[in-house]
Amino acid sequence: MEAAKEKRKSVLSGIQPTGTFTLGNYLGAVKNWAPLQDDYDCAYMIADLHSLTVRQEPAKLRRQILEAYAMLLASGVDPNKSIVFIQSHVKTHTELAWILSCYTQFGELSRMTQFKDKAQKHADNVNAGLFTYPSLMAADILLYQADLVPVGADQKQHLEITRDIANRFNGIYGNTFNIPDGLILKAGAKIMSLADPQKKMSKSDENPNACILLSDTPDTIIKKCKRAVTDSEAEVVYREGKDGINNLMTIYSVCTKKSFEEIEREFSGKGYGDFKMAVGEAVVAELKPIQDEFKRLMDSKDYLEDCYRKGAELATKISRRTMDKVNKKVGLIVG
Ligand code: AQP
Repeated sequence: MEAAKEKRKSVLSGIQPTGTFTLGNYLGAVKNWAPLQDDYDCAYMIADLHSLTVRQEPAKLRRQILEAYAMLLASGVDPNKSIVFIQSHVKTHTELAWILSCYTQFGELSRMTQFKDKAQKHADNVNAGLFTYPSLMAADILLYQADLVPVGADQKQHLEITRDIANRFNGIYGNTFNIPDGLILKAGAKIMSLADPQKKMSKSDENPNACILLSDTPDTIIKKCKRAVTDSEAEVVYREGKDGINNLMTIYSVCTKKSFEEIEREFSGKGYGDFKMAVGEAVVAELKPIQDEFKRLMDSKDYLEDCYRKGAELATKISRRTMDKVNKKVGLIVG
């Protein structure tokens, strides 16, 4: 008799619609999401509620949410294989976030690096959401009983606090939440700012030369690569202290699948000008099919709406089960 098929593990990940996706968001996260669909049951969300911790312009945010959703699909996330939804459409997220915030300690929230960074960056708006967002993030993950959460180096602390909250809750009420593990992506690369290669490339960076956006034209991409900050040497080698070149080599390597050794050989004896041009062209080639598909999807708003409505319906159905269980455990009357 054929052995029963093993249940597939589940994955949850999300991205904030705080701007147009950067090459960093793409190479470090979204590019890896489509291949995961072959091995896991995936849920991917546009984390629009998280983006409200920083002041957003309403009309711009609405556009960015839809664009972010279209960009996920353009990058190969398939709404027929995965649950692809917009966070605010699934009401259980805020419902569970409130309950979990009552099981999250002030001290552990105070230690979150992202809170400290953003509080410094937005000193005029250090709001409660900026402080308590880890409870919402824990809810995002725990609602779906996710087994795995793809994490980059910058996201590890978020997974740790989620595990701590879940363990604390399970300790009090018995087994309620699955404890998620991090999924370290082999291909996940951390992409740094082109203007300041010690800082990560971020979509909310105010310097337009700091990041390549997924919506940039080929000319703009090449120009930005040419302007990328490097060093005063002329050697294309991956070495400590050469942050700008290391970053461009990482980008080139991910786009062309060439190893650092191959890249060093390819550009041995050539200057930075040739190398930067090659990086620009590789990025243009990498992004072209996604940009074409993105344009096509943005012209099919009805299709997008249909996808995100179905995604929300499914996400609500699955997450409601966990929510009812939690409400019962803490002593609420389930309505
Ligand atoms: N530079 C990067 N290199 C590799 N991965 C990156 N990610 C972000 N920047 C890089 C990954 O993208 C996913 C989604 O991130 P997010 O939008 O939820 O928040 P973020 O990490 O704060 O991204 P940004 O672009 O820096 O946004 P803003 O400017 O709004 O803060 C995550 O998996 C992240 O690791």
